Amino acid sequence: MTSTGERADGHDTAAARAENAGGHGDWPALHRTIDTGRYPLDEPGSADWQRVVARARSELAADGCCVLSGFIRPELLDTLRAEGEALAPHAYYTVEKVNAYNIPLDADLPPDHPGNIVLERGNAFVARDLIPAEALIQTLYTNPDFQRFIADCFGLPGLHEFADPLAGLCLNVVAPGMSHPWHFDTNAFTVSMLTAAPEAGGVFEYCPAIRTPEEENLAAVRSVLTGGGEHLIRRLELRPGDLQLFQGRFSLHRVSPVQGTTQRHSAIFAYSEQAGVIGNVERTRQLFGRVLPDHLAAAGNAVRGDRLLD
Ligand SMILES: O=C(O)CCC(=O)C(=O)O
Ligand SMILES: [Fe+2]
Repeated sequence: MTSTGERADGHDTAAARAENAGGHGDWPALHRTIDTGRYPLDEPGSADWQRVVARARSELAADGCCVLSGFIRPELLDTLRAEGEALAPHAYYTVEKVNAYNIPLDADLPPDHPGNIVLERGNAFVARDLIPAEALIQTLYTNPDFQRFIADCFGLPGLHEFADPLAGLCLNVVAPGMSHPWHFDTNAFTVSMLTAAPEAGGVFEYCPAIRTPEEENLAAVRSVLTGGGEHLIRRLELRPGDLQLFQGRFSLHRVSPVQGTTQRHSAIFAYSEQAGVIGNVERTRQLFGRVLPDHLAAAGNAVRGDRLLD
């Protein structure tokens, strides 16, 4: 198989291999959806697979971000957009006052701490339980071959879907005039995909490794939050169907204000190294406007890997 060409052997070989291997994802569906000529998710461990994974790893090591452009086949892009457009009205629309650390605004911080800078979070999430099982983004999220590929790109032996019935997979909706302001993620890594581009604005901006597990680097964070730090900021030219791998726990990032008349939609695929991850009750209510019994049952069991601000 070449790195860019279409496969001649196509579905039959893949389907047969899936049957032999047992327990793999749905190969024909994967072939129809993903450009397997460029991204050989159907050939784990092959030379082409290794090459794509090596590139992803080196880009992640360099700046915590990697874009696999044209991941979804062009003929599926209309479906990807249309499915997102049907979901968007079901997002939880609210404008929330937040800070970049997603910690309480009344936290007792020194006066010049960037956590005192109040931002407006105007994006809205469609929760996983509202996304149909047959939607492209849901079939990708749950596909074991997709998961194996993602894990390998991040250098992990494996990964888990969130146990959280709302936050594991979301459609992030940023309407005209709104933004998803500067923040750090709680997750160590995130996978996302633009499904609908805005007419203008709505650019993904990030500051690679602006903090580390040992050092918050508050002065640099403050300068970005107050409109400076231009030399720290990188911008992505994302197109619908590009797959983005991102380590957002250490890289401050945002979606800049959307301009024009069209919403920006992106799918957020959330995985974790540990099984059983579920959001806390208060945060879940802020993001989705509701909580489920699973959130209440899990309250108090959070496991953390570091001591950074949230
Ligand atoms: O929608 C995006 O492209 C970014 C989303 C994001 O940063 C997040 O959900 O934490
Ligand atoms: Fe984020």
